[in-house]
Amino acid sequence: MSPPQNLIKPSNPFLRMAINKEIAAIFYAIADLLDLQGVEWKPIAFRKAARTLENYSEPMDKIVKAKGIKGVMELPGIGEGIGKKIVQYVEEGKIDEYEELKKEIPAGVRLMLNVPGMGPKKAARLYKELKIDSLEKLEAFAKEGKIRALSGFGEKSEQDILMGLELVKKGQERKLMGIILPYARELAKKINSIPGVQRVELAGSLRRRRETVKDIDILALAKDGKKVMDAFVKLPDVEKVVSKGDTKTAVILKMGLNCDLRVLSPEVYGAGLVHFTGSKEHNVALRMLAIKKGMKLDEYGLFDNKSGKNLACKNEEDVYARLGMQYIPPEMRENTGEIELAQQKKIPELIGYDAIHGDLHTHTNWSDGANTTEEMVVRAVELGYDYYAITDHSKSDVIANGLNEKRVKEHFKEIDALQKKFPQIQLLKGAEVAILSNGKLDYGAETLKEMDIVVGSIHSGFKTPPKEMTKRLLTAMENEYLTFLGHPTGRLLNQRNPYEYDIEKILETAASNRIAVEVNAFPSRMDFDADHIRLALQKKVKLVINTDSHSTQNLDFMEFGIAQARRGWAKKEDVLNALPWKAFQREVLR
Ligand code: DGT
Ligand code: ZN
Ligand code: CA
Repeated sequence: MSPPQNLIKPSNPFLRMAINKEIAAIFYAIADLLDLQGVEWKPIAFRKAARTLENYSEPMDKIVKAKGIKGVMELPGIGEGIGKKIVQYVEEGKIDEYEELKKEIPAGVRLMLNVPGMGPKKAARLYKELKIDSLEKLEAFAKEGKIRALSGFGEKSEQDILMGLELVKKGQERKLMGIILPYARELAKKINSIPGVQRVELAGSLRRRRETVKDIDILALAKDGKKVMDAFVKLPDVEKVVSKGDTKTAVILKMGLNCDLRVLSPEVYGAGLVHFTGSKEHNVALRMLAIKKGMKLDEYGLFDNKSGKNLACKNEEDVYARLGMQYIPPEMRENTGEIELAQQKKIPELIGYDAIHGDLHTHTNWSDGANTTEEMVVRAVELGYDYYAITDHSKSDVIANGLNEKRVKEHFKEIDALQKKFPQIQLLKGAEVAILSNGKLDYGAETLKEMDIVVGSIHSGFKTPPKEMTKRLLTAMENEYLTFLGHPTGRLLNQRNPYEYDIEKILETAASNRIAVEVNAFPSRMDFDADHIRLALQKKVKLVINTDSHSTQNLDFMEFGIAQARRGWAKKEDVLNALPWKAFQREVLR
């Protein structure tokens, strides 16, 4: 299905918004507001234009200056009406239609659209009939049982709304790691260039690559903490200083997140890094272990109880070694069994960040991607892949502009031609095929047999009861053409809970039918989660790690998927697309 809107929408004001993204954000807002007014078709046009804009590399102000509205109308999907709005924004910094709509509908009503299951029709009625115009009011009304008074709403709708509000709140508290990490790296670079700073490291949940993070923790190694902090609070990224000391400073960043910077002296850097990387649960377990061994562990070192001597603190390896353990990679530090493994010297060699040879789940503008097939292939070549699968949506996924059999054929002709043009990469023809409610795949054998890679995904009926969902997946896995299950639980972080089924049974069948399971790297998915990956590996299921890209930029998400696989303790041998081409061809293609 099309990528979660909150990623396409540049609703992340901290990502320095180029003008195209600013206009796109307004177009998305206009579309939402029109939806709320019950206007048909126009919202679709605005969203389409928004997607075009945010993926367009030439800035609109440049185009308008050079060619006026004519230049703007050369963009696909942009006619005169929308073109004029772009010109107005370039010239005046505002769009009249948007200003008008904002007057008619309070901002809080638009926020209500973020509540899962809340479509524009429902939100509009709650506003018109009950005067609910904020999330707070919505919660209060649902709690007090005042919504069931509306026809078509019941007690169940109130519960759904409250559950949805929980997800929205979580989203306000925790941000997607994949969105924050690139930004945090930039910030770390800036801190690194403060005079006197010898080294900088991201710590906390970000270093452990948890799917979502509450804040950004950064450690810097320097002798003079005060100087570093003075320079840090003056960085343009900082909105407000919460507290400032020589070793610890907390600020609120303009992007909306909090950031803690700690400065440590080189002598205790390792112990500090262990402490501030966490997790809290991992730290607690390490401390208990230290106590058992007659030592004491804190952020300044590992101390011998008798002599008081600091035994290990310069680097992390020493700290673990002194505790009689193997080094534990940050992605494993969640106290889910890694401590015991490290004591037995059984920490697996996790898959490396450079191990992937090809992306197997990607979209183009033949369905709902933003880029042409050729643009995607060019980027795949740049990334150094040996092979690359193009897997657009299947015909039932109408909203995602899924391909019917005829269009599949046409697309595959284009891919054949591209293969001649790019002999350095092995192009694989495929599709992300919807698993229909009866478990059948959305294409018949005559179409599937033309494909190298068949991704089976559930894009509808997420609320199917677990028993039926299990049956649905089992039926799909009987299909001999299926290569792997895409985003296997369908969760959208902060937006949609995973769908439920008998996961053990599905994994056992996957193993016996030789069907792999995806670790989807899309920041709002990160699906499977770490526990499920561990379970899959126990059951000898093979993994594939893919980006589910809908644009050339999305192809860079691969590292997040690898991080997730590492959080699930995956080794290179567990991952099919870590195989070089020849071996992959032998093992996977049938
Ligand atoms: P987050 O921020 O919720 O995404 O997760 P973390 O793990 O980054 O948590 P945070 O920012 O509160 O703290 C950063 C690290 O500092 C954490 O991973 C471990 C350490 N830490 C914080 N509070 C405690 C504590 O009460 N006890 C111990 N042992 N360590 C702590
Ligand atoms: Zn999908
Ligand atoms: Ca943190």
